[in-house]
Amino acid sequence: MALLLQSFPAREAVWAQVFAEADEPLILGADKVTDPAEVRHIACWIPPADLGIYPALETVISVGAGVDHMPPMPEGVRLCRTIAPGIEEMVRDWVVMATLMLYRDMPLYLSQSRAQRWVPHDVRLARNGRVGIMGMGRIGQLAAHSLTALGFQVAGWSRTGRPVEGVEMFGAAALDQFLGRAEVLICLLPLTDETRGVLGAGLFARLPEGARLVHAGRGAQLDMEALRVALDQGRLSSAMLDVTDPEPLSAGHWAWSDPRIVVTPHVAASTDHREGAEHALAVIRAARAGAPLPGLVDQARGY
Ligand code: NDP
Ligand code: OXD
Repeated sequence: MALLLQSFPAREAVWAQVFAEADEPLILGADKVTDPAEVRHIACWIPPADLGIYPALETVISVGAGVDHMPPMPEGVRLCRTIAPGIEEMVRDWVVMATLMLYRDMPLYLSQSRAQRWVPHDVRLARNGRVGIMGMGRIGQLAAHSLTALGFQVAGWSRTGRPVEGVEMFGAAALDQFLGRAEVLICLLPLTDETRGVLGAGLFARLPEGARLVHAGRGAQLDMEALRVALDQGRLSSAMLDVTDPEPLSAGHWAWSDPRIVVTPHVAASTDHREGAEHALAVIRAARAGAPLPGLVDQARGY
């Protein structure tokens, strides 16, 4: 019984080494499977076309933190996401960078710099800044702690509003109160039926005037046209987007050249190959022991 990795050569090479060290069987690529009944686990970003052909399949592991790109699983197959410290630290770093960039008006200074204009604007202390994080899971909490350490007044919003030490927490029903204080709004939500399109005109209208948007969740959570209107109306003053809709952002899209927006091409994080392989081994071992699977996704909830 083996794990089938469906991925690209650089990842395959590292996984082959890690699995050999652990003496665990690994198949590199669906085209190398001789007997589908040998496949117990599949790790991939995009899975093989037909998951139904593997009669002993127990688990599908997304090699990233998100699972919104995955098709519905066959009956009885469990879905896991990758839990890897590197992913979480990288996104945390990107969010801290983006928050500081927007809070300290970097989009404006970048435009001025290109135009050779020496024009100072108000300078702000982090400790006077009120930041709101939508999505207080593994990454949201890490980002919250780093932003708090910089002095920002951090609040978090999550479905349950579960307490997080050092952070003022708001539950789903308290969205208005949460938004009303979010001078920098950070989105770290998973994409689900409930969060699709959540960053739209209705939400922007409830933010303090001139708020800034940091988005590293998923592109389909953001209504790009509503963003443009909110920027034009001064409701938002700037945005930093690691994820966009569409993705990649199409050639000539207005957001590329809007001086109020900084776009990065979904690079807040990428999964370290060794950490990904080690997570997969942890899933295999937990499954074998009948223990809870690391990164198990609630498929009904979508994350
Ligand atoms: P987690 O599953 O650990 O946390 C998800 C959080 O979102 C939880 O706090 C959860 O609330 C909250 N949430 C989910 N649905 C809702 C909702 N409808 N309303 C309010 N809150 C909600 O996820 P991670 O922190 O590990 O990752 C978050 C996302 O970050 C990923 O799904 C992915 O989309 C994105 N990501 C982006 C990357 C990039 O490169 N740009 C890289 C990695 C991840 P509760 O705790 O109450 O259930
Ligand atoms: C992820 C991502 O989900 O890269 O890991 O977005």
